Amino acid sequence: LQRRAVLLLRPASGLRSRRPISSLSAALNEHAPIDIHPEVQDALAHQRPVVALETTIVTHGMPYPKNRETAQSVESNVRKAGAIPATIGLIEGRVKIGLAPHELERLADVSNNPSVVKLSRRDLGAAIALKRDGGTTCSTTLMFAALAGIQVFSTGGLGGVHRGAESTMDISADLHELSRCPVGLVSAGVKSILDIGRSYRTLEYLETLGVPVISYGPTDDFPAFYTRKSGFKSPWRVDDPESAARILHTHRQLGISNGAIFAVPIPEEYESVGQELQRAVEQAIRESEANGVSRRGKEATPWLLKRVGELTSGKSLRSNIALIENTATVGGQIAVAYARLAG
Ligand code: PSU
Ligand code: MN
Repeated sequence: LQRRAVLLLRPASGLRSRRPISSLSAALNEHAPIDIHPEVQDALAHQRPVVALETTIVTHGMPYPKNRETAQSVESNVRKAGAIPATIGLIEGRVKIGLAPHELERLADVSNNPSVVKLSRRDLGAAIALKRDGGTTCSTTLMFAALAGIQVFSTGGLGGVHRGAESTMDISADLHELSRCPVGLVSAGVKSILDIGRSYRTLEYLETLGVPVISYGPTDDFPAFYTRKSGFKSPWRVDDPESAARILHTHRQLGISNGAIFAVPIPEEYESVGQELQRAVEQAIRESEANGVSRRGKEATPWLLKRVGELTSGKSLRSNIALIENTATVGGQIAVAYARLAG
């Protein structure tokens, strides 16, 4: 029943589009293996607010069934803010923009689906050609949001310049993708297992790539995922969804083809436990260096998240859920404000 991506090139019959849909979508081949959920398609065709959501957090970031419940509550927060959620993932080699409940369940229950892949840009061709299932990281979620013409994407934490990057070269593909996808990414900072005390490195790298980082009030600080302050300031700050939307709209008017990061601190009540979580992160990282996981590329993050969960008896999971539910609400509000401006 799902409509094909090619419908992005022409509005679906019966729908009248008031603007040409994202020019990026012209890059899509008629036979591109992409299915857009009818509800998302309809919202895009009518310029209604849509928020993209990722699925690596489902497939590799949280245990079952909390992962599925969180994906659902995040979608529900987007709806409460007045926008349509578009959770993106790969099912049997087809990119889904907007997952049906049974598809989300299939990605979430990894014990029944152990070969599900964590998808960075480099993995897409192979994973699709080999008909795999996959969770999209920020990098691939950004790509498909941009293709579909979705302006806003909410997540927990994005990748950054990782520990020891000067020797490991481990810099997340998320950063480069932000330099080519015109999407506002709403997050609580870079993910916890990065060297938060050195998040200036990620900020510097983003400056080089031309990607603005905007703290979403009430402070100028760049947040630190589990805690509200990293000790570094973002170059910009806004305090309301309308100002955030105006930045994205200005980018669009100028034809600026890169994205922007809106950095939203974790809710205040999680601040004190955040300090404790950060200590568990340090311990897990030392363990991963000793057992070699830290040198196994994309496996490192899922292992560390699981280990921090064990070390903190699940407190890290509760904080993680709280911060992503929060960015979902803010993302929904920004998308609503953007639709008003553009409409
Ligand atoms: N932060 C989390 N959990 C996650 C991720 C980030 O707390 O699962 C995921 C996001 O999808 C992000 C990805 O895009 O990790 C980055 O992976 P890497 O650092 O390997 O590029
Ligand atoms: Mn990496």
